[in-house]
Amino acid sequence: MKARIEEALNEQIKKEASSSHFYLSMASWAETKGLNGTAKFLYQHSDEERFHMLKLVKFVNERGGKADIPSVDKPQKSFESLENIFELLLEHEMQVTESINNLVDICLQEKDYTTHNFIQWYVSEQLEEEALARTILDKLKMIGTDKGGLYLFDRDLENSAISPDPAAEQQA
Ligand code: OFO
Repeated sequence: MKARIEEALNEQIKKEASSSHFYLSMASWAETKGLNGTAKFLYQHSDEERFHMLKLVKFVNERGGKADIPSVDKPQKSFESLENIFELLLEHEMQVTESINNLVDICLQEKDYTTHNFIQWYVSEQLEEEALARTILDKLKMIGTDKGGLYLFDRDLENSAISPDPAAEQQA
């Protein structure tokens, strides 16, 4: 594996680890506010990001590179509101999408079509994650500050099929 590709993949490993940590912090905040559905959703999302990281670690090592297991920065621990959480989540996912697109670019420049093929899974994943975050945010905007609406939103998220499912992803 070319050094430039290895470096870019290792940077992505760090980003996925940071995403996992960020969502874990959001989940923990939601749990302490009694928002159990949101907490469940975010704990799952955090696991999903860890899986994204692991998938990259294994790919780098299998292709003769060396995965760099990163230290991650402490994420913020309190949030203004549910809407604020999902705004931050969407913003974060948009940055990750940019970084995945950049990886695609590097693969093409380096003519590494194997890694390019591998990264396509992340391209589709980003599309889904951004769409999911936008759907949730739209719902929250509609609800506004209505307490009953927020209660139902949290309950729906607990049972919702739109929750990320790391178990299903691992079969992908
Ligand atoms: Fe790894 O997809 Fe979100 O960040």
